Amino acid sequence: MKPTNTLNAIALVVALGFTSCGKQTGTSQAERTANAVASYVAPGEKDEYYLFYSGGHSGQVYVAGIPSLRHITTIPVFAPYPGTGYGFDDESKKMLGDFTWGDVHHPALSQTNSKYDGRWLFVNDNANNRIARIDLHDFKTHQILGPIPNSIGNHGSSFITENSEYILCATRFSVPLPKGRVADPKDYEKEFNGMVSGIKVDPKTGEMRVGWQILTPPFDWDLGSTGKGPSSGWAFWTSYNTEMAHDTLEVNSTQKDRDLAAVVNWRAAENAVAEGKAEMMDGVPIIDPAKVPGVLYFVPIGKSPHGMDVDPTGKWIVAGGKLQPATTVLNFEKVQAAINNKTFEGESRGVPILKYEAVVEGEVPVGLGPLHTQYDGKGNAYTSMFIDSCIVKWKLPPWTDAEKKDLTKVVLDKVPTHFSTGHLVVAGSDTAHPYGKWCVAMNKLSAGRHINVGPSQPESSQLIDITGEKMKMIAESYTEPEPHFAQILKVTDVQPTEVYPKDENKDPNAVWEKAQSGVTRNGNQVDAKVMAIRSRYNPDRIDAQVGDELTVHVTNVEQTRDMIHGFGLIEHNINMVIDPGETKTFHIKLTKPGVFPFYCTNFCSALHQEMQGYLVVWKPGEGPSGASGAVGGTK
Ligand code: K7E
Ligand code: CUA
Repeated sequence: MKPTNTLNAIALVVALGFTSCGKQTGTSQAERTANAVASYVAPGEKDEYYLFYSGGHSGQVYVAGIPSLRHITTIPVFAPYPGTGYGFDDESKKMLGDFTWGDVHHPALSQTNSKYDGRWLFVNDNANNRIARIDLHDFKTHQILGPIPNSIGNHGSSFITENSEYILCATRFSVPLPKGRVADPKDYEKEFNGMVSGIKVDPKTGEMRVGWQILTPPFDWDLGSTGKGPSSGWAFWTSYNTEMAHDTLEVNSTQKDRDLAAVVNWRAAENAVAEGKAEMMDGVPIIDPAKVPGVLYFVPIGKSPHGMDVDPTGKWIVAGGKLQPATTVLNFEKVQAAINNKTFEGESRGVPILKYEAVVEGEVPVGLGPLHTQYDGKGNAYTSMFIDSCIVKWKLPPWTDAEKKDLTKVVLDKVPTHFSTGHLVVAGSDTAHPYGKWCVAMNKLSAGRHINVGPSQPESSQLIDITGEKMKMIAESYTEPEPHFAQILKVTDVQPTEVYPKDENKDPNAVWEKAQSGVTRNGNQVDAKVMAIRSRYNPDRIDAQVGDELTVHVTNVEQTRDMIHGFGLIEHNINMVIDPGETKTFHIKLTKPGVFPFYCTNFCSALHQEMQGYLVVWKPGEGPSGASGAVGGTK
């Protein structure tokens, strides 16, 4: 961002700052001015990065700009969204299936050679065991896969491999498998199981399918990440509840001082399936790690861990420990050596447990409630602290002998956040080539730091400049419920289309001129092909009768950016929004007689209000052409 009218911008922001931020004590006027300039994007200018943040139980993905932190658009994924007509037309309705919500936690940008390639964004649904793919070609959801068989609570996902071969997922919950089998939760240890799933991604189209699964003990798998460089082909997840408790987890799952993290060789899993070492369950090849050695290992990690993040070099894997004041740093070379030398400290259900002392590089005393860790690619780690409400910057290994003796020495800086930070994201942290520069803290509580909006409070996000030795808190904004993880993509790394070119529209029901549009009847099937153009529909009258099955295809023939038309049908719960060059279809059964206006819901022109028409639903046997029911329609 290069402000062209910097002085005006500063003056404006400073003026606003003084009237609205009276309580920001401790920030000098000079600092405020500098921070304002750093995050200010003047009218007519654009942000430098996209921030794709998960919308949690709102089921959506939100797009904000960085550094402005302004919300720019909403990408509906797992919930209907009338704003873009999502969940009203046949195609998106079919993708949503019977669900009207999802719980989005971890977006993952597609990668090639461990670099964002700007093609797709994958997100998980914890609630209904699904994964969705958003194409960055048009910023829309194009596939929802699931519910995934043999998988319950798809929280430990969507973690993408360095060439987008797989989306890897682990289950938060365990149930008797296959799904549908019932057992008493008292028999949890014996009857319940968790699962790691490899979701195969088509390298050309991004189309996902369930590749294979690895059966696990009924631990509650938590966060994870995939390897790169030396740890290429591997993936890692923490877990809580290795106690295998089935009730009062708050107490019963926090008994042991250490829980077990999973170290998964997904390449070996893929090979094992190819060699026929899997057994089918609910249509998916399942690997039992007790029978197929080399696929799964466990590592003890300090009490009730949460995040587990591989650094950009692929050498260091950092686990957060919600209930211990340190992050645990695993050394992947040592993990390899322990596996090769069988340096085990026991086993759990036939899965070797690597000896803690043999694989851990150190425990860094970062403070209370470390959750997630991100990296800037310059040897620094940034950990979000849920209890301490801050971000801690610390130095990754290799450490000097003096540092090893006293790891408080590698803790470099802390910046307070407000409040209770969950995830944080550093631009590009999960690739081998982070952009660095910005960190966003996603806080679980905003606790009244905003203008009073009543008891249903938003979450807060804070922008932190990480270019210097010390971190610098720059700006704050409020977000829809509820951001978990996010991804940051450089705007120049993607070129979305703003208009669907006419010749790429392959919809057989698309109509581009008056002569093609119209209404036809076949038995009780009434088919309307409607053309939308500034500022009318062709035809603008559809006749049908009660009992008919009505299908309406609307083509927006505009080829101009931002010339979007809607199609809202009164009292029928229909609102399609059709982008330039797009065709959308809805289908309804007509159950009540009457004249129902339809109208353009998206303000498009000076005569937008005039863009309207009528659906005339005659009683059976009535209407201009008698008993057969008129279809008519004026053109
Ligand atoms: Cu990634 Cu919020 Cu699902 Cu941590 S979880 S905060
Ligand atoms: Cu078309 Cu408003």
